[in-house]
Amino acid sequence: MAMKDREIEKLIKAEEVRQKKSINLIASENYVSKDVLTALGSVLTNKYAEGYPGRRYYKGNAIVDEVENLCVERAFKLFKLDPKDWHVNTQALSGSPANLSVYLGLLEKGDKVMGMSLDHGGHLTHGHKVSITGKFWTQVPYGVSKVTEMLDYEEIRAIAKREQPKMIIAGYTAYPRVVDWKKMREIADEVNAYLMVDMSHVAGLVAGLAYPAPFPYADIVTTTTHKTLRGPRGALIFTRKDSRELDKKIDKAVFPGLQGGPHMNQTAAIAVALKEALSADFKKYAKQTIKNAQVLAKELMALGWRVVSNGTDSHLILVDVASQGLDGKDASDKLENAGIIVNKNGIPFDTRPPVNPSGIRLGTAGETTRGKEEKDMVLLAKKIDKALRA
Ligand code: DSN
Repeated sequence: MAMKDREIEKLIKAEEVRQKKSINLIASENYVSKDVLTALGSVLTNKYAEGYPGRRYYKGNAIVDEVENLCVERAFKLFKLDPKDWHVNTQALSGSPANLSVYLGLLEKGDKVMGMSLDHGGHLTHGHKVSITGKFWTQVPYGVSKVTEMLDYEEIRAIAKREQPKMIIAGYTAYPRVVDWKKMREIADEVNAYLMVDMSHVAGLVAGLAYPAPFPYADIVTTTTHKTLRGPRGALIFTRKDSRELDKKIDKAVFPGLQGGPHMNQTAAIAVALKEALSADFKKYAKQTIKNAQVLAKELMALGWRVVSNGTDSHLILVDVASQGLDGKDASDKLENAGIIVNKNGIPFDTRPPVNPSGIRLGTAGETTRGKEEKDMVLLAKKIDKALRA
């Protein structure tokens, strides 16, 4: 529908063309359905709904209560959770506020949080010093093995025992491999720490039964909804229900601790995406996303590119471009010039600075939504190789 604001309309259309024309390998992006966009652009954006269903501060919330309840119900159904054992908060506006709400709800200022360091694949909100999570709390960093570039659970255990963190965070933004959630739980138990899993990157793969679910082992699971889960920007916080009342503490941290009114158009759009992810087609999608990443990684390696950890178990691949004399910035610029969109990324034990690191991160979630299959990945690897060597 035509807009009265022609300037913004023109920019939206230009972005639509840019998205259609380029090959998108940003590992944290995806393409939502028309229904998700309709929910986001709906009149639900007009409503203030501070509080939770049945307990709002403003009147007129009967309908948005139904929206939020439906979102909660679908989240339980998708991840096969029993509402007797789990609670879900749908209001955190995105991944960073979701993670911050967990810190705010469960930790005292200064407490130790054990999170993966950024260059090994962690997220800023896992306690990095430039994030509020690293300013108000103390990060105990851990990383991957120098030899395998995969998690070394014995080393993680040793760090946890030495540092006695209050919370351990598992789940990463640039770690391509499967995580042994059970082992992380055992380590957390040994030091009496909470186990928080940030499954933002792999949530859609978990939903599609293509990647192990963290729920049997975690106390808290946070996720964004817009990566492999293919929903709008947003987040969910799942909390195990027991006598510790973590669920109540985290709800209070989200509102009124950190946020005001939830974005009900966003909640509705998340509900739509969760229903879509319940379909048989989505299960195929999740499996295809991983197959595509595995073929792309294999082909790139065959063309001489060093792939961190020698492959992937997920949608995500880290390529060490420095091993071929490039840097992350050059590599991502060259690819953009060839119509392929990626991000520069640190690699484990990176000797280059974060603004111009040694790697690039590739992900197959978006292109798989667009119908790409293994044969397309073979051609894509050749295209990437040609652009990088140009
Ligand atoms: N920016 C997200 C990602 O790309 O992984 C994490 O916040």
